[in-house]
Amino acid sequence: MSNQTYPRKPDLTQIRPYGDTLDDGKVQLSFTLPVPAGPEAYEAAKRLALMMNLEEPSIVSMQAVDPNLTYFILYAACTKTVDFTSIYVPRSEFTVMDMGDVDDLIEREFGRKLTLVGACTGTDAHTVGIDAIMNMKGFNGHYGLERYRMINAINMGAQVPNEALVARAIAEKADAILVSQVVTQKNLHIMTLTNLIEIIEAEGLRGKMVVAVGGPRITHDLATELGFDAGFSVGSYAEDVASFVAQELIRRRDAR
Ligand code: B12
Repeated sequence: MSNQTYPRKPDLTQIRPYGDTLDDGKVQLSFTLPVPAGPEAYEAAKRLALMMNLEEPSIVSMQAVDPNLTYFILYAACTKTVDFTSIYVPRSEFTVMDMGDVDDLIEREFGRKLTLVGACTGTDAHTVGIDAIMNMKGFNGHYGLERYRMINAINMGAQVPNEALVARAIAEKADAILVSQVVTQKNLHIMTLTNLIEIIEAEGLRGKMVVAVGGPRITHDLATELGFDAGFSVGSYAEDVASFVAQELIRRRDAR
C-alpha cells in the first residue's frame, strides 16, 4: 500500500501540468505542418514534440486540412516545472464589487451616473470583447455596463478611429474611456494604443478621464507602460472595470 496521503498537495515551488494525476505533466498541443497527411507527417509531428522537451508524445488526431497542410492534436508529458511562489504579476489595486454595490457606491459618492465610452479602435474588427464588457447581456453570466443603473455606457463598436473615440468622450463629458485591442499581429495594438494616448494628451485630457484598455493579450503592466490607468485581460468582466473606474475616480477626487 502506498504511504502517499490523498489528495496529495502540489509543491508550489515546482508545479507542472495536471492531466489524470498530480504531476503527470500531461499537456495537449495542436499545430499544423505544411506537408501532406501520412506516416511521414505523423513522425515529423512526434519528433517536433520530442524536440520541444515533451515526453511520450501521443498523436490523437491527424487531419488533412488541405493536400499540403496537416493539423495535429497530441498529448505529451511536460517535464519542466515552474516556481509558483516566485511569481509576481503587477495589477491595479482595487476591490472587485458586484453590480449592485458598484451602483450604490457611484450613487453615494457622485450622486450622478458615470459616463463610460468604449470602443475597439483602429483596424481591429473584434467586437465580442468590448460587447462582453459593455452590452446589456454581458458575458458568461456577468451583466455588462449597460445594465448598471448608475452607468451611462456608450459602446461605439469596432474599427472606430481613435480620434472618433476621444471626440465622443469629450462630447459626452465622459468619466472614462474604455478601449479594446484584440489583434496584436505586428504589434498593431502597441501602435494603436500609443496613438490613442497621444491624442488624449494632445486634448489635455490626461488625468481628467480614467483610461483603461482590455484584450486577450493585454496585461496591466503593458497598459501602464503605454500610459493607461489599467489593463484587463482574459477572464475580466464588467464588474472589474466598473469597480476600478469608480474607485479610481474616488481616489483622484480625494487626492485633490
Ligand atoms: C471571433 C473572431 C474573429 C471574428 C470577429 C467577429 C467580431 N464581431 O468580433 C472575425 C472573423 C471578424 C475575425 C477576424 C480576424 N481575426 Co479573429 N478571432 C476571433 C476569435 C475566434 C474569437 C475572439 C473572441 O470573440 N473572443 C471572445 C471574447 C469575449 O474574448 P476577448 O476578446 O478576449 O475579450 C475578453 C477579455 O480580453 C476582456 N476584454 C476585451 N476587450 C476589453 C476591453 C475592456 C475595456 C476591458 C475592461 C476588457 C476587455 O474582456 C473580455 C471578456 O472577458 C479569436 C480566437 C480566439 N479563440 O480567441 C480570433 C483571433 C483574435 N483573430 C485573429 C486574427 C488574426 C484575425 C484576422 C486578422 C484574420 C485575417 N487574417 O483576416 C481578422 C482581423 C480582422 C480585423 N480587421 O480585426 C487572431 C489574432 C492573433 C493576434 N495575436 O493578433 C486570433 C487570436 C485567432 C488566431 N489564433 O490567430 N476574428
